[in-house]
Amino acid sequence: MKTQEGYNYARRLYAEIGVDTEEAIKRLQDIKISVQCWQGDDVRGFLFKENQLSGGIQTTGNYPGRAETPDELREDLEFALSMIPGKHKVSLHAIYADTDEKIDLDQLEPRHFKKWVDWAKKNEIGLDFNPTCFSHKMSDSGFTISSADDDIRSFWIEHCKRSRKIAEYFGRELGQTCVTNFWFPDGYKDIPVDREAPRRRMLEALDEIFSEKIDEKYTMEAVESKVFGIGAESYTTGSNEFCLGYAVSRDKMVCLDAGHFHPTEVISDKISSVLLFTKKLLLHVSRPVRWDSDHVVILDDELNAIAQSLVRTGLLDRTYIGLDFFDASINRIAAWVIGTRNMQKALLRAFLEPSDKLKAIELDGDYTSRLALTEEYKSYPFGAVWDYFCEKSGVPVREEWLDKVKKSEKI
Ligand code: RNT
Ligand code: ZN
Repeated sequence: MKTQEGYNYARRLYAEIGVDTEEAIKRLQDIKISVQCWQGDDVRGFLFKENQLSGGIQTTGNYPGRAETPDELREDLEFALSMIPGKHKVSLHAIYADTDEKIDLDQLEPRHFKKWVDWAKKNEIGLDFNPTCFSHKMSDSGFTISSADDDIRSFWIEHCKRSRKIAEYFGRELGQTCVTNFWFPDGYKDIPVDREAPRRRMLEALDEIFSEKIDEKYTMEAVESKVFGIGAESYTTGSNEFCLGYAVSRDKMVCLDAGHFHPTEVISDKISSVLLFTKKLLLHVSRPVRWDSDHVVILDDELNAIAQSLVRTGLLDRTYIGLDFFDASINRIAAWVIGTRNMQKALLRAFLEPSDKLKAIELDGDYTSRLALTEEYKSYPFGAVWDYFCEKSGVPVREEWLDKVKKSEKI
């Protein structure tokens, strides 16, 4: 193998600090990343092709090659996944239903996703799900399930109930739990008088949505908070306190999105608190640049810190890792490959740490060694282990994948 020599050297070096690289590779192999389908078409979906993206989220750029049909999107996903080591999941939004029927969100049924399920089976991919409570005329007021309007509220409650059935169907058919994430853009552009009423309505709506019990073997459900959105700068119904309180009191998960907090807050520090109070956790790994901009995830300090928080204390087993970025200014397949491989690289780096030894040093109060060693370990040859893992997994090594993407652009 062309990566063998570098790997042998790395293995020896890591062994000297008590780290088994084979073990690290084995652990990485088992981690499924939930790859967001919406990076492939700028969050447009197929149900309402004419609708604008709304709900305070935005894609910018018009790089050619956006998937326009479910078949194209699946083909692009397959191509991206062929350049990412391991077996993963794809996260779908309700607007990605694959059907010719003219139906609205409150009429969706599992059968409208049958082609996705068949595809997932064929490719041994898991599926996750998201109700789509934005980009729709019924969300034009800026409110969905926390709206004061009974018709609007009922419409979205029905959509969410149906989404749960679709998720259950995914879990049952594919034999792996479908993670369903509920995010609502609800909020006010300007300063509200009554901050409580929408939250009370959201609480009641969620209770109604979740009133039917669904086996957690099939679907695990999360609520995603947000600090603000474009057009909802002054107030967000589903704030962090709201979602955390809801999840803890109702035995649900929260979804921590890296872009949904004040700029100096980081989700890497929230993981260990949340998981003291909930069974499981969902992450939306993203890269906010000055705001919730959903840039492609890079191997930066926060990504490494997220991976360390998960790995050092064994919280990874209770965490679902989903990606949430959408960049329309670069090749969309490349965006998936870059972001997903970076998530894996960060996990690998964390697996390659002698975390027990570091924890013991910290307990001893030897903060000098803590800083010295964590800094020195940063320049250990994790890249050689990554390259070997890629080659072993039958995917392109280092930047080889870029050529494939570039060639595909020319066809
Ligand atoms: C929006 C949330 C949400 C969406 C996706 C498309 O700010 O992060 O998760 O990005 O559902
Ligand atoms: Zn998100």
